[in-house]
Amino acid sequence: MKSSFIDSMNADQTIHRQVLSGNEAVTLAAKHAGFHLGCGYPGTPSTEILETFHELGGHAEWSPNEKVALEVALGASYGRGRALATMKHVGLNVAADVLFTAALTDCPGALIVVSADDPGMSSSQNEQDNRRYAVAAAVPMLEPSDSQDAYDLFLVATEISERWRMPVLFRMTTRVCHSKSIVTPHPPNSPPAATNYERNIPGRVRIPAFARPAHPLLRAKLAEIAAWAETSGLHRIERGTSDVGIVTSGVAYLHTREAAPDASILKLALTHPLPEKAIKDFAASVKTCRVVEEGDPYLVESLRFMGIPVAAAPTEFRFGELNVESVRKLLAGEKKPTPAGAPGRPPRLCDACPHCNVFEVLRKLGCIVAGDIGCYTLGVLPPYEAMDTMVDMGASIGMGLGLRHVLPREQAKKVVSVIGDSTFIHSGLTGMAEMVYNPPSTGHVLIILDNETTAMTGHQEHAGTGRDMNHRKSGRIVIEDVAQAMGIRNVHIVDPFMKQDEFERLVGDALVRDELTVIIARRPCVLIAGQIRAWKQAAAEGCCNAG
Ligand SMILES: Cc1ncc(C[n+]2csc(CCOP(=O)(O)OP(=O)(O)O)c2C)c(N)n1
Repeated sequence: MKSSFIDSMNADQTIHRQVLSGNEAVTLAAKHAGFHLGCGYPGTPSTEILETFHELGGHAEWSPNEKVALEVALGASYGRGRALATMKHVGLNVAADVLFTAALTDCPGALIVVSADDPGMSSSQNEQDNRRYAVAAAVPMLEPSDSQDAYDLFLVATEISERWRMPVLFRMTTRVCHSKSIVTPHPPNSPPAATNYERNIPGRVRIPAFARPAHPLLRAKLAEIAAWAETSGLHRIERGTSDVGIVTSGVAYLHTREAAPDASILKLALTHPLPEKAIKDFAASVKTCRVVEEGDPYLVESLRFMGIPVAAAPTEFRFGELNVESVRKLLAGEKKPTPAGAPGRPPRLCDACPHCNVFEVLRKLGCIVAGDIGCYTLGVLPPYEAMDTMVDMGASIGMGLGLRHVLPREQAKKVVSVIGDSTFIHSGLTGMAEMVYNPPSTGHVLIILDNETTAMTGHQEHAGTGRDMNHRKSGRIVIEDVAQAMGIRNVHIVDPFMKQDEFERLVGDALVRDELTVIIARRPCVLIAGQIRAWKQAAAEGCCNAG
């Protein structure tokens, strides 16, 4: 999907003032800083960053999942390339294993991990606050408030990452990612260094003997960054009354500026490590120091640890997004924020969505459905109500197996796992390995809803479609081949638009057998079926681009 931003752009225009979303601003900064590579896995509100980077001519790739994306980016950094890895907040859970140890390694090329958090869960299964990850993984973190900030701070993140040769967490939130505001770009003068591999075995091979000295080194780097941050000019004091001083960051800064125009404000940009002296001096300069932040009491806890007495917001303010009115109420000492507006029309499966028939049958057969994340999660809603669990990407397989292991036989025989094609590639492969390795005595039935795209996040390609970001032919993982190669003998590929009684018979038979069965219900997403057919046709004809 092309944005107007890209349409209106040519090489010269990228340096002029323009109205951009935070995601577009990050992309532009990455492009101006000569980033060699962008990797990620789609997830709202982060998805457009990589798509826009690709449209601007950057080398962008959708990876099978966030862990792989960060690993690819880390490898690029070791080769002195500048790389960014993008993901939504829960994606960082998947990539956390890489992040924690990557922080202990020598990263000569900039490595920026963009975490797009979703307070308020506009399109997520939880509202975890990824600022905690910066502390836990001991990496620097920057938090922009608007699009100009996103552009500027991304360049700062690049500088920090290369100066201290470590990953930097770039934490955005929904409003910052998607709101548009004016950006005046100022491309850096110096191009990135030439890519090159310089061997540093103790710096990159994390056997305990090399990892032990790396931890004190990491702490020393953070201490240096904290000292640098005091005078870096990254934080800003806006002087108002000396009665109240508010420490804030991210989008909460904008709400605070409007809600408390007379207050003194300390706007932070680097929120890990914190500029302790600057914060203490600011707190000492006002009668009462307050904190306004969205999500967890991260800043409150940090200030208290510094010995600054600040009140925590009442618990109710911890849920969902802040807005100007809520900040006003918080500062006025009220116990509850402004309630979120009435929810819009609930989403539902599209008419003629190929997933519908599957859920109709699962409902009819009274199945216990271990579900997963994607458009098909909407099968939980009426009229189907055919999903019993949905926790995290890939969980359907493991959870279905767990249920089968413990339930009484007659219930166990009703358990079915349901997963989408992109989700299967993301984290269903290892679930399938578990299914083969530790099969329940009742067998198991796995249905893969293959609509040949990642529909939920805007129709991205993935390794199972065999097309790249340009929708051109690339390597393809054939799901049925994988199932067979893993040792599953009952593998069926069906068109979910087949007669419902035939599909019902197929699932019914599979449920009766004490064996492992995989049913791949394959039909392109109805919203882009024509395009998918054209891309497939072009690929079959060996043509590079189907437009
Ligand atoms: C760890 C993680 N990464 C990304 C997402 C965002 N996300 C949710 S489901 C999904 C993929 C959906 O694609 P697919 O499984 O093919 O189902 P479809 O929507 O096409 O029916 C994505 C990218 C997420 N919820 N969690």
